[in-house]
Amino acid sequence: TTVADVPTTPIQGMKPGTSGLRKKVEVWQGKEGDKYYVENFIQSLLDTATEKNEGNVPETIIVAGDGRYYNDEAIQIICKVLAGNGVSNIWIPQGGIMSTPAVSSAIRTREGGIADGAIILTASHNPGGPGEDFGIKYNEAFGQPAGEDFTDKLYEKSLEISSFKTIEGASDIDLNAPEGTTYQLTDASTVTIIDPFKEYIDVLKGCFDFEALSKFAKRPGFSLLFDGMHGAGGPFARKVFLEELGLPESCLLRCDPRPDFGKCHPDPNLAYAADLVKKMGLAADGSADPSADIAALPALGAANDGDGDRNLIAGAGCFVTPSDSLALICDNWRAIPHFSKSGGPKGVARSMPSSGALDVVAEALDIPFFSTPTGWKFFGNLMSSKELFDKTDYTPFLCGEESFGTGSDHIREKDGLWAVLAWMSILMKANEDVAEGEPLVQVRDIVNEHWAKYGRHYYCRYDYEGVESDAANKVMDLIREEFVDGDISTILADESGIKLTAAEEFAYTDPVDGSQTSKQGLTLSFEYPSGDPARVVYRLSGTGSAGATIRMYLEKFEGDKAKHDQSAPTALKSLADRALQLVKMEELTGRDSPTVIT
Ligand code: VG1
Ligand code: CO
Repeated sequence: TTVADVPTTPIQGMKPGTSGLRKKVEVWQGKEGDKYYVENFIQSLLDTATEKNEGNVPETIIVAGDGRYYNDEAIQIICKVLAGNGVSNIWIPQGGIMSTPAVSSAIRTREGGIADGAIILTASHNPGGPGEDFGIKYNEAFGQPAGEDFTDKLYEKSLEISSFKTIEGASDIDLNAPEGTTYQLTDASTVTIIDPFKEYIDVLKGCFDFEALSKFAKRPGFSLLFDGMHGAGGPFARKVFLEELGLPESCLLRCDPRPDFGKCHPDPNLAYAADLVKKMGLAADGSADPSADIAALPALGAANDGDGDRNLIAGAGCFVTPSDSLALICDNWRAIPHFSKSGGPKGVARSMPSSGALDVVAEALDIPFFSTPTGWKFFGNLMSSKELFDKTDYTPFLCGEESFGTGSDHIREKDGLWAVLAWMSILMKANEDVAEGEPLVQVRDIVNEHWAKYGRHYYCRYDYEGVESDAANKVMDLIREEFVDGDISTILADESGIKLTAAEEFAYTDPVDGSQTSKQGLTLSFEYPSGDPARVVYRLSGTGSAGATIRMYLEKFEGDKAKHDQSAPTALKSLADRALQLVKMEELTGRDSPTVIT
């Protein structure tokens, strides 16, 4: 093979968003006119990594994807560009597919030395297939998604690029070759096919008691239903639930990865995981279906997204919102060996739009708590910092987002299967003293008890997808000008009695490296006539590939136990109406209802 320096020209619009660069697959394929889209992006990425690494090209890079359409072709192109640039070791999982948390584990712990980074081919929860999305993101040596300093530099480089390096005369790599197979791409560059599972399963075993869980898995009354949504998490779920815990095949739904996710939208929420939601005895709004026979339902239901980092958790007749799930995992740390072996989490964090359910638990446990901008990359510094907490070597950390993301410091990504095992562990502990033959303590019992103790943070999110960018910006500008910068004292409550009391725009200073991030969401604070506080947050999505998505996050605290049994969308309806009217949603966007409520 020969190394070639191929002339190219800059391509506009390669600015990574909340989690990598996501575009329609045709754009990546070069069908929209930019022939070297993948090459330009990867060269810019490598140049950025090299610059950060004091001029040395990274030595070892993992290349893996979530299996979506164009996965395998992109891997071949990327390997050639990496080899052209002199990356010595390129690790590819057998089959080319790995969940995002598995990649994060492998970067950190792979035998024979950690990797310098990973190129992950995923658009996560976005649909895949022709006409749908493809994406690429970069994770650095601790396994964490590259931060904004990195992606901003990458973007600058993509606007200055004049050539990329690749190799010519190399034949394609057989992605299904046995583990350990190597391909010598140049004298200096080798591809090795690696086992996708090993490090990740080992990491999970370090977090949970697999032996006890496999016993609990066989307990009468317990059954699990897991929906892989045809994403990358499926094969990992199969390994964990079937091979390790001995659960039956029937617990798996859609666990075979498919390039188009079986034409579904691989986002594990109430709308897109509708089949699972129904099988768990739930109505579409997450409330219990009154006709469901709780004892006959699976005790635990869960789903993952396209790249296996998101999770949906449900019990029999009980949907657990991601914000509640996070708070409950925190409060029930004793059930999870990863936390219990060191006396509980040493710190916790949530993204700003997530509900305050975690805050009250952190306060009760008296542990440091952080509110960060949306996106997992903002948790990385916090969890790697020993200084922020105590200076012991082992400082377990828990974090999560309202967008069905939960995880800890065992890796540097959110982790779909980790969340399921956390809940299985919580359920197991809650049933420790329940005699066999007795009915199981259910997820909903655990959740109700939690609300009775801490109060309930009613929470839901309205998404307005595919809004015209101009219209979406107008909504945000209006909130900024009229409420954040304007005088809200003259705005009176309407007939609902819900009054706007404050407005602010969220900015964040990273407590570890001092880096600053601005414009991370607009918050309107409200007060009900009863005096109960409520909050509505607005953000524009940073993961879409076309147009804009407005997210509106609604939250209301209810301390009264007698009022904990409403469905969240119902409880929040008047708040939503009030907020929509204030921001002139329909007038500015033409939308009289959201695309998704979850
Ligand atoms: C969304 C979520 C955010 C999450 C991000 C990546 O971003 O809101 O919480 O971190 O997706 O998740 P945005 O900018 O569209 O709101 V994934 O599983 O798509 O990597
Ligand atoms: Co994801």
